Amino acid sequence: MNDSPLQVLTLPTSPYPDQRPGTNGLKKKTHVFQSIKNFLHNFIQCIFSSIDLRDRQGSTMVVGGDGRYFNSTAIQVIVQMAAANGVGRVVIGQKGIMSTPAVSCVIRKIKAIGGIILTASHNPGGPDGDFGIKFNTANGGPAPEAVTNQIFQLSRTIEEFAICPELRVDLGTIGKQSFDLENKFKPFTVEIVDPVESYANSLRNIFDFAVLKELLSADNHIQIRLDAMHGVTGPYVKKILCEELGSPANSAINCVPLENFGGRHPDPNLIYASELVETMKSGQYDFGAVFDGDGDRNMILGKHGFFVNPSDSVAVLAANIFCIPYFQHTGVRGFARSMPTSAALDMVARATKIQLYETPTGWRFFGSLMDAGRLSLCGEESFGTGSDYIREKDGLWAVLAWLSILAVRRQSIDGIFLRHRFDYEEVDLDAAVEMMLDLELMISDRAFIGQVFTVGEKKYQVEAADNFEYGDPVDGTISRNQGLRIIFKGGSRIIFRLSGTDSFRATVGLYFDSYEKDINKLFQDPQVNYDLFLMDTSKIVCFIRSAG
Ligand code: G16
Repeated sequence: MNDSPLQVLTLPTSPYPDQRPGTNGLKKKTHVFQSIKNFLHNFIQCIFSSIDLRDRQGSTMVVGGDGRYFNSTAIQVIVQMAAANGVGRVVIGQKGIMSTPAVSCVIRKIKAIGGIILTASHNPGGPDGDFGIKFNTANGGPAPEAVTNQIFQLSRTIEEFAICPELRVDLGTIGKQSFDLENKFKPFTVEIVDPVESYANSLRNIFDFAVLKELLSADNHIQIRLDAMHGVTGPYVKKILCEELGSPANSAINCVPLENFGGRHPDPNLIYASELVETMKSGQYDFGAVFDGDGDRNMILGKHGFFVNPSDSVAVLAANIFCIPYFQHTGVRGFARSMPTSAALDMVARATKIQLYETPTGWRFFGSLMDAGRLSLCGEESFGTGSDYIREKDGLWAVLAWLSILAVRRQSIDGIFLRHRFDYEEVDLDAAVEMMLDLELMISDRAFIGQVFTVGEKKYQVEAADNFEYGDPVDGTISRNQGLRIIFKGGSRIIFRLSGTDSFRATVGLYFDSYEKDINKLFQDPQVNYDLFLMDTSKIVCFIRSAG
């Protein structure tokens, strides 16, 4: 405890017009947070102001980040502002490190009022990279739209913020630190915790660690290769997979979190994770996985680099769900996927007679269903998979889930769902919006329904086309304008959607999915045999060009 009480100040500021949180938090170029006066302070103040004062007073908050550049500096400011805004206790991962799923887990375990996560997810880090701030609420999940809208409204009119400028936290030492603030009876406390332990404990209760250890033991010869891409997952992989489950040390690479992720793009897909893809092609490893910067996304690869696309991943997990002990205890309440995610999961849901939900993009929609006890397992095409034990997607959970299936039985798939997403990145925002409006006009024309497109010998007839909207079955909220869908007879689909996670300009995502029952096509590259992409969509392509 410090000797004299620390000053609490209220300082004047001016609003910024561009603090609207995207699909998952506010992401900007790092220099925006670092150099623009009070840009960080304003947004943090708006987060605190969005919490009712009575709930905030004396409450506990969790803070963690993926270790990217500016992480520790931002945490010092957040703690100074938390103290000045009446929060009683802040729990922080040692060195400011805590993965997004671990933050969700800790919020729930210690019944915190919420958490702040410093991450720009899969975007590059460093002074020239991206930085981001996410606010998760008491259920452990991303703040619902009503809250993020409120934060945005507050950010447009903010005039002052509260701060204890002299407060300094030692982020390196595990344990409690207390600070006396002027005008406060109780001290403000900061608790530095091991970022892995509490989360690892949850996984121990979900999976059978003895079975997994056996699978990874030398006798069984399942060789795995995990790439943490110098993101936050490294310490979790080392502790859980290597130390505890006995996977050899060389099975885990790039496990030291770095401020710039080693100069790479910490995005687990076939392009940015090419190092792992190439290694897997050698055939030395049976199972490979890679994670994004903050540890919530994952990509799974099989022997010889076989790509398990994320839409299929959640479907395979669903079909084998009882290989995971947790679900044997809880039962299965429902499955869910985001709209652009392929319909593979729907087929499993139909076969198992389990309720399926199709939600807009963004994990918070799943969180709402989980809170209502309607959802157990869900996934997204954007490399996200997870379950209702927390309210975030979870890369390491997905790995242990897959290994649990491998431990019980070798995967057999009697069909393959081919799906692919193409991103047109950093296009002009206005042009992208205009393109979407033009396209919507075109597909809403009644003459568009029934049109037939021919690819080789196959014909695709448009059955339906719309701008997806979602009525939340729990609270009735309607989310409009969630992406354009062109659905063909037989279930093949083309989806157009503007990304909600850009820090700069816009990304237009095109998603193609189709059911392929020919088992011989299982190992073919979806990029070369994908019919829908070859379809004569000249009208559509010309809209895309005008946006680029
Ligand atoms: C976030 C959300 C995901 C969502 C993704 C979409 O992921 O948590 O639920 O699928 O954004 O990204 P986009 O809008 O660019 O398609 P993350 O990993 O960035 O937190």
